[in-house]
Amino acid sequence: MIQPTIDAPGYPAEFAERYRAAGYWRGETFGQMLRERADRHPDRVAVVDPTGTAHGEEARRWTYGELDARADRMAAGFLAHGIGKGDRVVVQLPNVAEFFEVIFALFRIGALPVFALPAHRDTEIRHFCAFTEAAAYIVADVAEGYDYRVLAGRIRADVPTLRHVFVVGEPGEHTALADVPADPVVIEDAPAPHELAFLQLSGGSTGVPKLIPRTHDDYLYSLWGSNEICGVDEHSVYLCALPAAHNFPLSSPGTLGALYAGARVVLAPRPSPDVAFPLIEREGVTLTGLVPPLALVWTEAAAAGEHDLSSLDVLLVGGAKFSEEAARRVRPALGCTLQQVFGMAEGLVNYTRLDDPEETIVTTQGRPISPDDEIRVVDDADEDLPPGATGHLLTRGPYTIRGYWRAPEHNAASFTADGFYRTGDVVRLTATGHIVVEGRAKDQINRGGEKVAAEEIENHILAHPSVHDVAVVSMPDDYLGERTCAYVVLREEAEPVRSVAIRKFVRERGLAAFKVPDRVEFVDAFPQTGIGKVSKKDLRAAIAARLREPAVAATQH
Ligand code: AMP
Ligand code: DBH
Repeated sequence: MIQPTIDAPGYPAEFAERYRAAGYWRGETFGQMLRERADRHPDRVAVVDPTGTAHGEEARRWTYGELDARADRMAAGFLAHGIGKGDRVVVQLPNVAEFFEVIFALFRIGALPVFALPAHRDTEIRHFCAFTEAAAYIVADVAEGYDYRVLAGRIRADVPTLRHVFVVGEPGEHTALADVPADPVVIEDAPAPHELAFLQLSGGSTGVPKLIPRTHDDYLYSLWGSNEICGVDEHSVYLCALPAAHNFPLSSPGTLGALYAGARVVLAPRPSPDVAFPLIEREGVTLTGLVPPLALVWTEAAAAGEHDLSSLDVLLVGGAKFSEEAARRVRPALGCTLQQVFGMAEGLVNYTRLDDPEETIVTTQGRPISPDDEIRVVDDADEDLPPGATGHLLTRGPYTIRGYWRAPEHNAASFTADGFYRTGDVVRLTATGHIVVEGRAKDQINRGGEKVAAEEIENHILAHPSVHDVAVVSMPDDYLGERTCAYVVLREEAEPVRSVAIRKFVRERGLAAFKVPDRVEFVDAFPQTGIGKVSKKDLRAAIAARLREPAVAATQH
């Protein structure tokens, strides 16, 4: 058994040998990859960051040579601050160029970025820092009106392992990231390709988010495999419109795929058409990735015809199910090829192929990257179903993890004994091997690509003194696909509580805003299943029926 670290199960030796022999794992690290690209084409632009243009500044353009040199200097600075191999560093940055300087510096010294999202607040960040015993936390000063330095101050007071807070911009009480770089040093004990590169987050279905350990070898394969399928080469220009740390814009093929190909990454501070369309026009963007609600907004906005989007060849849409009707509108509205992508931070990524028939593109969520991605569709007893039947998707392969980080008890439930990951997705396969996502067995709400674990929100609501019991379920929504509805049973002796009070209570516990329930319904008791469990199926049906009543639907938002 190869152990990337003692903290997570690695790939069994026979599989690692197979993946190497097949040429999937190329024995390269992220640090080496960037160096090789910088040696080959130092003057080609790697990253364009237009953040300052809002204040009349020029966009920043870092070449491959510059990014490489910056990563070296930042790596030396981190080492000088006592951050070294195996240390965890929580990275919570908006879409700025420093994101890449930081993560490549960490990759080079073998410290592990933990990829937080800008939306995360005290509860999530405290958990990431405490659970990973992080040595450092890296934030922006202020982004989208939120002061991350204040958040960092609170986290630092709570988490004793956290030795440093580095801030992009004005540091306040912390250390400016700009003061960290130092003269490059020879890095002793650089990471090996089979070792861990970073910890990615799972949308999850449990009380706290789980961490996903990815190796250099396996993730780099998912990048070049994606590049081949998405037609990414050195002429490509990838617009990073979603939050850069998310697995989809990071790797499918994403910013890191683009850098792998020697292409150009353009960072969008926000994904809205008013920000993204001028960038597409000005920078000649050729591909980008969006979640379904944004893809809908883009197709509508493109009709205005105010911007020349003709450089755009490919629009990737994934993170949640893209409806067939919406999918059909992409090519006429944006003049590009739609590529559906059904992926997960745990590994497996599926794409429709650029030359698939239009019907396949609009009606399926694609097929796996690798010939060695093993796909099983099974029933509740893990028995394989006949071809074409709908069931649970299990998967194993050259870039899918064998276990979460420091979570042996979850791993026993989330993986089969022979190492298949239980995705929690309910799918069927077409005759061509394309996957159609039909539903979900995991207790999660997919709010337009943002995943909400029901149990996590239930735990927070249960902390309310008037709440006796709670069940969080999805409700249908035209725009996001799903929103969250919390069914609440109040304590008998409790004063009446209004739904706004429940929502406010959750928000004030310091959670990402997308996790605050969209709706709260009060009931006397929950419907039960045959064996006396809460029937979430019945609750979902009840709220869906209620929303179909015209008066209710109109007041929903
Ligand atoms: P995570 O494990 O948090 O990275 O989230 C991955 C999950 O997002 C998958 O297991 C699916 O449930 C969902 N997902 C991602 N892409 C799609 C898609 N194109 N269609 C339907 N569900 C998707
Ligand atoms: O939802 C996801 O996590 C996701 C979607 C598309 C993903 O991780 C990916 C592509 O790589």
